Amino acid sequence: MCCFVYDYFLHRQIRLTIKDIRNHNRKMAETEMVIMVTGGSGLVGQAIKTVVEEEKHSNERWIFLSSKDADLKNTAETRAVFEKYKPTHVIHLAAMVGGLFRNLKYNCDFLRFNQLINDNVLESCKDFKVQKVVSCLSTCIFPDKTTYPIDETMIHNGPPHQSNFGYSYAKRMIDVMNQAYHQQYGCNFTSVIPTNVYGPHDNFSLEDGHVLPGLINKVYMAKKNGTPFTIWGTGKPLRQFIYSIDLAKLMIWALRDYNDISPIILSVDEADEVSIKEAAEMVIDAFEFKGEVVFDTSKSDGQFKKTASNAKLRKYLPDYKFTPIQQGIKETVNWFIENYESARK
Ligand code: NAP
Ligand code: GFB
Repeated sequence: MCCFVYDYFLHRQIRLTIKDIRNHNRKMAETEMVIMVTGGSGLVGQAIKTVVEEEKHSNERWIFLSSKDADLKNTAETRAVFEKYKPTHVIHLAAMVGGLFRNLKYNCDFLRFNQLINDNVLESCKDFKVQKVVSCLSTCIFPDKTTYPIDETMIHNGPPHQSNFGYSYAKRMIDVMNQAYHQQYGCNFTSVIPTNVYGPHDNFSLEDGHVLPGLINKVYMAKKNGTPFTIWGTGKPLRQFIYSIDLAKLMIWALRDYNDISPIILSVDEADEVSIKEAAEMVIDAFEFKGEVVFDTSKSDGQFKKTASNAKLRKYLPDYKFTPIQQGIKETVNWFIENYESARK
């Protein structure tokens, strides 16, 4: 008799334990954040991955997509990847991206491809009830004729610089879509506006990449081959460069704590603006390059400046300390040297 009673209570206890585990798992599943990063294999995506791996939050699952997971220009593939991962949050980075010279060549592709990607991603975010989306604009999309410093209120005040109008209009439509999805569906879709980004995992291609990775690749080859280091343009244009790890930290902050639909500029201070020539000199120092330096002024300078104000960011994070550009460039040069074979170039 007593073993029967014992068995009864043992099985009851086991059933209770299983029920507790199921309840716990359901509660975890209900509270677990599933953050999907589109464009997760690129410069900014890999920086976010680096930061997330250091910050480890137990109730968060991070998914970093590349175009191998889905071509986000394709609606069916986009919906399939949302169906597969069912994200609760999305950081939307995926885009056709490039420096001045790639933009000059492919304005129509930049316009079409990025519009397709953005429409597919944001429509899927709405349909799959993603709780929050943070997308990426850029400080190069502001009106060419403007006062300085530019701020978030100026995005639609006039045509962008001719060199990248395709990319710029596609990016500006993200802000318009965010407002529309919020008004009609109550979606919490916002965007950040990074300035020029650089760091490990960048695209070091001379034709398609941005200036800093291009300069790094060129000094590497000049030093290796004993040839001159050629800087394109006059070197006079001004830029604010944000290290990818800083941008990653600020985008993760935006995902967690920035809840305004309108965009926010993520840039170093105005005082940190440097000329292309000064940036090139920092690359030369990082390589300890002693060879000849020449300027090819037959190449375009592009936008002379796009000085952005980070006053809105400073209201939230007044004490944020950006990585000094000399340190960021040195770390990027070291990464490039160590990963030369596999780096995009
Ligand atoms: P990136 O290094 O070129 O990475 C682009 C990412 O998008 C890659 O993961 C790429 O996947 C993915 N992608 C491109 N086309 C795709 C498609 N059709 N389907 C799916 N994925 C696709 O670019 P990034 O510099 O990290 O830029 C990330 C975001 O920041 C972009 O929205 C960009 O506009 C913005 N931003 C960049 C800068 C800058 O200076 N770099 C400045 C301001 C704003 P694969 O690896 O498979 O190709
Ligand atoms: O990063 P970048 O290509 O694009 O920088 P933007 C272009 C500036 O750097 C021009 C000079 O003044 C170039 O003459 N430069 C000097 C070089 N040497 C090189 C080099 O080896 N490679 C490159 N690429 N430039 C982009 C926009 O503008 O900013 C994109 O077109 C994007 O849409 C990006 O938003 C953030 O800074 O001029």
